[in-house]
Amino acid sequence: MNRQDFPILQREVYHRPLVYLDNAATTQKPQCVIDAISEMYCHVNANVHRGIHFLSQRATDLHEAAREKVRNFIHAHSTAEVVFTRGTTESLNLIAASFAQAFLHAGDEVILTVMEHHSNIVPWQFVRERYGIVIRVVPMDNAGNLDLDAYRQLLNERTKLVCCCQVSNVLGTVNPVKEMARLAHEAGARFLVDAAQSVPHFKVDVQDLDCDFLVFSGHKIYGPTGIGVLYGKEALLEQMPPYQGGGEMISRVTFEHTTFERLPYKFEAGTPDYVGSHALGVALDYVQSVGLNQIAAHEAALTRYAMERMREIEGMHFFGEAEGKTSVVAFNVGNIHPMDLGTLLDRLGVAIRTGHHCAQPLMARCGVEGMARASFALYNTQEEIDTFVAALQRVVKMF
Ligand code: C6P
Repeated sequence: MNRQDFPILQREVYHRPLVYLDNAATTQKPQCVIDAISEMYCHVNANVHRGIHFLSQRATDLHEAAREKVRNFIHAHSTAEVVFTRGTTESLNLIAASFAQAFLHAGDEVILTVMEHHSNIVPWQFVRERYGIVIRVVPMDNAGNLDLDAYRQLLNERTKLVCCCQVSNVLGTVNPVKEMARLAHEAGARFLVDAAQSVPHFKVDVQDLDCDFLVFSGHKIYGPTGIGVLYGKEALLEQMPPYQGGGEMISRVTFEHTTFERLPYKFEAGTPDYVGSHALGVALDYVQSVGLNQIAAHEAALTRYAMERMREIEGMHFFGEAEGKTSVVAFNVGNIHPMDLGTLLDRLGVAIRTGHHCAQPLMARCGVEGMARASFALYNTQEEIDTFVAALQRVVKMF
């Protein structure tokens, strides 16, 4: 599907055609995104929101048009709710720091899940150290489904926020975040969705989910690195203090006192990545032109096929077999070290990720130090799965 749009997929590694199956880490970029970056620097480049000159206005228009594209993509109510950041990690750190300052006190509780990425754990530990909050963790079953009964029991009047990935970057589990947000709201808590691994794979609508925050990275959805999104409900963002101080985010500065810009600029200190935002907008256009339903169907078929074929290998063990999982397949074979699997597959032209996947608590829950992980995107093919499985068979025979 649309493979020819991605120039890097034509290249070889070690004199073999590249089979790129590390899409959960980052996706490859279509030519239109690469062109958007180059065109910005060749024809438009100027700082935004500052100049009255032609180029500055043009760059500002493109930057703000990209914000509108993001708003439309996640169906936010207003562009005031769309803050550009450097990525999911920065979005989560921003929310943790600012939400805590506005709303959290010693003894308050924040609920996370056992399958969170480190970037949705460590910022909350910083908050715990600073404010004395309590972190609670939703467990899961062996297939990788969150234990919703346990979740209900964790919610109480001290719960101020629940943070949950919509899709696990390791297990591929699609968590029922809409229902979880409803339960959180019933308990008087807010709900944050880490959508880093969901937005590239299916339609996400913040108003339908009724989440209070949602975050994702541009580079995982065929956009550039260094740009990300923080969605927050306007009324909530209004009550939260700025994260960083500097240019762009102020209304008036004196040595005695500073007032801040309106949303979303209050949270965007310094020169923003207007090249990145524009290219992200182009990436979102691209994804929508292919069609998220089509992408989801293609990836589901690839995942089913891959798991079926991989099961043929003796000693294959999957991590994450939840119903309706996305195109992330984490596995180990016998007691072969995942790093060995990854290194040898690489020599055969197949790129996968190995290790703890920035989810060490989840590794501990699964009783392993690390896993191998293949993850598929819209441009992967059944032939590539065959190449991968054949390479895996060859590698496993070496042990
Ligand atoms: N997961 C992976 O290989 P950044 O690095 O800020 O773009 O995204 C962080 C992040 C947050 N949440 C989830 C669910 C994620 O999957 C990631 C990034 C990559 O799984 C790199 S560690």
